[in-house]
Amino acid sequence: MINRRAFLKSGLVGSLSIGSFTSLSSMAPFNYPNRSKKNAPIVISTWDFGVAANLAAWEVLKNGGRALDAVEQGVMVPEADLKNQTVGKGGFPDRDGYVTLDACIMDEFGNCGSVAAVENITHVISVARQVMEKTPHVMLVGVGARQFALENGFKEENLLTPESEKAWKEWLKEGEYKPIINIENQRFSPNKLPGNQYNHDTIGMLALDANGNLSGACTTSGMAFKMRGRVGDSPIIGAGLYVDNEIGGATATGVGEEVIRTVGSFLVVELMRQGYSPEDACKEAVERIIKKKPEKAKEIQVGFLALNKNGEYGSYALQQGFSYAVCNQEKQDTLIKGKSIY
Ligand code: SD4
Repeated sequence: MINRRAFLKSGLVGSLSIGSFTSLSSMAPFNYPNRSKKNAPIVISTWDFGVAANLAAWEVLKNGGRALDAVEQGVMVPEADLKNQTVGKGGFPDRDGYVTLDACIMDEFGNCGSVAAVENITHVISVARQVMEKTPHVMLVGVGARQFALENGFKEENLLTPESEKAWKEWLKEGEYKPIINIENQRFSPNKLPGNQYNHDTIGMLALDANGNLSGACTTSGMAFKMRGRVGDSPIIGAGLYVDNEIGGATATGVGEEVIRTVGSFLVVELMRQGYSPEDACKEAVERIIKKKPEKAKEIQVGFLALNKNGEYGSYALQQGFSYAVCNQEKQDTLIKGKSIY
């Protein structure tokens, strides 16, 4: 029997991981002749700002591009939008005043990359993609992730805008960390709430390309005014995002702790594997959260969004107010009100 030391010495670990990484990346996309491609290409994403993000993804998809490129390009839109205070540059800081970003990405081969708690880099989704493509790892965090980004040509920027700094200073006056349900909808309303009441929004995006391949991306500044070092579900593969090219993909938004506890996105995909429709799978995942924490579930928002291999999609949330954007050949700027339990 080969012992561990001998195994390491033989260099098998290194050659196996590098070998399998290379061969996966160079494989031709899967093709499922028995799958319907009539709904492809399609891209869907969370919240109202998903409409603009989908349009960027559509530029890739409509020209026969790869779903992976589409989701990366798509979520870069809210990452760069200074008015969006829950994703990328301009995001709300943590409670010590630092903007820290989380993101992950997953392709049709099951490859995935993720970064968490990254400071001073706007397009963390692209850093996550480079982790996936250039390293043998899945996840890099904090200073190591930033160092990797800088080594790979990303520029350091100040992500804290005067608006987000002002909201943080407002929040500091009371400093009560309490997520408010459906704050997403109020963000753009004329009756803006004080800074301490803005709490969540994340972009999760799923795409099926013309070749019938699926990919997904998820990026966020996380819960506003979170504890320093806190990481939510969004960069956690299986929680904030999961894609299985045989079945479908799912993504989550809302209070990340509950999504992590139920490994929400993986659960949605596995339910679809069992035959659930995307909407029913999302509903079951939401119900799982209620079952685990019935009292808490009434006070928080969690929403799931799913897309299957046939281009069918659906969502379900705990609370009303969740919305998602759909973009396909028929119409590029659809915004759908998600169904909810409460
Ligand atoms: C988090 N899930 O950090 C993210 C935040 C979010 O809608 O999605 N808010 O927990």
